[in-house]
Amino acid sequence: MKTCLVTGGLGFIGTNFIKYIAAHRKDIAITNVDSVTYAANPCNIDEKSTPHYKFYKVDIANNDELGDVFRENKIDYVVNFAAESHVDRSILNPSLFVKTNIEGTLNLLKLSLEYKIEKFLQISTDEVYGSLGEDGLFTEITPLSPRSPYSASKASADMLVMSFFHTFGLPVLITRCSNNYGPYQFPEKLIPLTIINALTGKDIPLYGDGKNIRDWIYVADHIRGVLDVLEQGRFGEIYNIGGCGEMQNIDIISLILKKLNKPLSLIKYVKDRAGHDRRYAMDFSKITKELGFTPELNLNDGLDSTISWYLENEDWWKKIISGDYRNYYKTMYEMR
Ligand code: NAD
Ligand code: TDX
Repeated sequence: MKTCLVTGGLGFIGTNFIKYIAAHRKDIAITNVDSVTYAANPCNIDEKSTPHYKFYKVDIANNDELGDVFRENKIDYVVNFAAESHVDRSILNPSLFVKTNIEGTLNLLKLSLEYKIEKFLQISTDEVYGSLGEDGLFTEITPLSPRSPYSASKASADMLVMSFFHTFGLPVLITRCSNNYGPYQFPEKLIPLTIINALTGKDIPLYGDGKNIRDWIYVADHIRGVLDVLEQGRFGEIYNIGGCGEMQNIDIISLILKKLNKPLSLIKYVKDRAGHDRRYAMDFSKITKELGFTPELNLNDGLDSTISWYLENEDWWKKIISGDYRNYYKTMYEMR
């Protein structure tokens, strides 16, 4: 059995990853390190009923506490999901993004080298490539051109990861994925925000002219891609993961409202995000050719499944929107 240190496993994608492993992979034990920020939900994973699972409430930016985790466990793989992940928050507080996304990743790299782990997988994002116009796709050799403090911190982390490969021979891998959606996504992100605001009769804030494009991928597809790269990827390589799900923001919001039988009049155009990237789109032919990965769920079916999850799990999101999230929402949207 291999032991995989997962960081950020109480967040959206980390939770889905751990649940998948627990259900399908008896040969992988999980040690989850999460500092439990606003984006984490400790109820997502029940320690008692999850086999071969251990949890540590540790900040990856705290090298001493993180060192204890490596000392106490024989780690084979590291998969680094932990991050400050919301672009709008990075505009309000860039320093926190440097601390977690860059310093935290550096601590993980140093400890991985010291403890001679077998594989280090960095979970990165298409945002490191910057912004596309109407044409073109990001490939793995597109120059890095991050435009928000969030994407700049992720690009910096990617460069540190590659530096540990070239300088120290650490067996690293990087995945860069497009916009995820699905169960357990925190309601600050566009799709859950739209579903929850629609269900609670609130306006849906649409930034700028609403024509920015994202490539949407269902989270379960991303996770299959991550596992493919972890198990079969070539060290020192970057793999794009995409969803074949390009859509303008106005269209995806309208589609969700239609599926929920809610009026389009809920859409409210608001001040644009500063430095708002226009379009993301992925060429992920490398992972398809090398590892056989393709996304399975199309956007329409993925949205149906996501909407059903939010309808069936009201308790999960109602607890969030009645807590600190209310202050965040006020700061972010009241004066917009
Ligand atoms: P999320 O914000 O939902 O979860 C992040 C998790 O990391 C939370 O549980 C949080 O408590 C934890 N965390 C934050 N700072 C920490 C620290 N200092 N130490 C330990 N834990 C810490 O994020 P997500 O959407 O699940 O994204 C996971 C990863 O995937 C991130 O690295 C993100 O950059 C990347 N990614 C996300 C998307 C997307 O669309 N959501 C797309 C591509 C890549
Ligand atoms: O209220 C909103 N109104 C709006 O128009 C919000 C929250 C977003 N938007 C727009 C901005 C983007 O064009 O919707 C699009 C998607 O926004 P987000 O959900 O905030 O995602 P994005 O900024 O594209 O970044 C996401 O994808 C890549 C994740 O948050 C990142 O962690 C990931 O790396």
